[in-house]
Amino acid sequence: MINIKEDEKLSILNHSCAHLLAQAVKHLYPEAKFWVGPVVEEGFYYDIDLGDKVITEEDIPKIEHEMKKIAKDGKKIVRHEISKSEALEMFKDDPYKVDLIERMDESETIISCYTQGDFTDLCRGPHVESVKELKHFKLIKFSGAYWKGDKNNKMLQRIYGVCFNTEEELNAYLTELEEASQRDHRKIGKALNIFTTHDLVGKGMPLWLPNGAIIRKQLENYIYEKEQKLGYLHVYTPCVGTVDLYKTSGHWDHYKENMFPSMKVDDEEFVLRPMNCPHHMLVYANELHSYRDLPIRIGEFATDFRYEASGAVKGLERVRCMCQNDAHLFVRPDQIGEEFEKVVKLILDVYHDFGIKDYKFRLSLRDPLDKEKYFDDDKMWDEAENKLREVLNGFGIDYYEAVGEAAFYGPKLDVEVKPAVGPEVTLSTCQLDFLLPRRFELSYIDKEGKSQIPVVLHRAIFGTFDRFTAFILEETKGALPLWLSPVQINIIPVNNEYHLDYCEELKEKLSSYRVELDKREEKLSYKMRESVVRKIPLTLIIGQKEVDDKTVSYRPYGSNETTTLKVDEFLQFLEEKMKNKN
Ligand code: TSB
Ligand code: ZN
Repeated sequence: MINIKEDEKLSILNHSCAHLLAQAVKHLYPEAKFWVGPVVEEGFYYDIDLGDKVITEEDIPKIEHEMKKIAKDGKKIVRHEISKSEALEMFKDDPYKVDLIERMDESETIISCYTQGDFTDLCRGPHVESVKELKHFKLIKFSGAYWKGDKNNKMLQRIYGVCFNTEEELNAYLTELEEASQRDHRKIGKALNIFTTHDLVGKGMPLWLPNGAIIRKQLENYIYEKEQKLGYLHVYTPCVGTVDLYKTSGHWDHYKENMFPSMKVDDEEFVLRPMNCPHHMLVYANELHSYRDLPIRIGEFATDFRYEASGAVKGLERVRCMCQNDAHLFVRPDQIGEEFEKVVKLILDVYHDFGIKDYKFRLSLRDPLDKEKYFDDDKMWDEAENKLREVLNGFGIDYYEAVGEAAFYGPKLDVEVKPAVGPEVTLSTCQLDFLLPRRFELSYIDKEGKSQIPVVLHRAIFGTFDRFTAFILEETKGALPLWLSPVQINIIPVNNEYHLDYCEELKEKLSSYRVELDKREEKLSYKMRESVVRKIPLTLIIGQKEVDDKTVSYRPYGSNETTTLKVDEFLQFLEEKMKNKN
């Protein structure tokens, strides 16, 4: 999908359209006060204070109509420059604009404004020459948005729109948008009964329904098996820890705003854990280690709780209660490269299995000039960063470097993917950490019998089961491969009276799969359609011929062709299909 913000011409067009939106709103609601109206990836929006009024579905066509009227009138868009004091006078009735002006640098002695007819807005520009050029636009959606994104501030009305040069471009974009919304995992998750939410449980706290639980279990089994083979040791640890644990780790000082508040029980004070690293540090510390034992890889499917802004939570993709496919790898400094390589290999292996092709590797490095932000050990940083680069180059992977984006404690690799709707998110991550082992006074005994400090690699391949499931649902549009699908095979008898016994027999033979037998007294066509709507990978249609010949006729999801096989052949076919994860 086109990124409007990155296209210079479209960006100007959309910015002008944001002004047009504001002008139309001002005409319809004279009491409206305006905050900001930026261009974003998907077009533009404007944040508006409408007093007590909340924008509804019915308001949108009215606003669009007014925008068209103004555009037709064709006023020129005129730039003029004024001083800060003039600007303060001009916008004195609009506290939001006053806030903007007051926060402008004193050096910005000249402030630019743009006027079109009866409407003037504070703006750096540039803009199109006349509102006449704004012909092909659409208001897409609306929502509430806290002023400055702070939940203690007033909730403003945010209206989104998009503008193009031609009607064709606009229509093509709207079609794409509609398709993306059909791929939205929230829609698919609901239609296929994968997860739900309830106000009584809370925001960002999805309930995984039986179908979702099957998918999650398959993902767990899949990654567990891979990790077993790679020498990971899995543990179970509590999803709470004391405040002191998180003070020791440093999360209490540096991560507190992402954590739920603490709770007192007897003489202990607990927090719901936002990360599992501290627990795993203590698992490592439980025994003495020699240099020969390293790397030690402690893995866990671990539940974490994070405070995510209520406006940011999204289906399974961004939740407040999540389960990480987590592991902490304890290595000697000389093992960093090799271990990192194994993690990258695992990521690539998993992505290959799932057919994930559209992703970006981001290598986050420190800003060497920023001595405050980064743990101070130049040699360690340089060596580690070079190792990571070497590994990525060795794989021939396309990646980009983000200087100044590393964590305080070390460089990291993130893999970013694009959801159907909304900005990119991180799926897999691998983060080097020089600091945490020090904070927990971890050690191993080296060849000379001296105590040394290990380095930790934090890594999550799926990221969280939550986010990964969201992503896979969107990638597959809900048509999951056989091995992941909640129901794998749906058996439909053509006629219950004559064919049901054989179907029961088949079901028994297929008992190592997740099979349903649709015995309902409904029309065959109805049952077949429903099987497709539920995106069941294989639908068996069993009639007299199948009964007589002891065969199976099946239709894969997405195909109208029926194939007939002997029962044994069908079992073999299933086995093959299960092996192919993609
Ligand atoms: C990898 N301590 C490390 C761990 O050892 C850690 O917690 N890293 S993290 O903060 O980057 O989180 C790991 C992964 O969890 C992310 O890469 C992302 O894929 C996923 N994730 C983070 N926040 C959320 C969220 N709110 N909802 C769903 N998944 C999330
Ligand atoms: Zn960690």
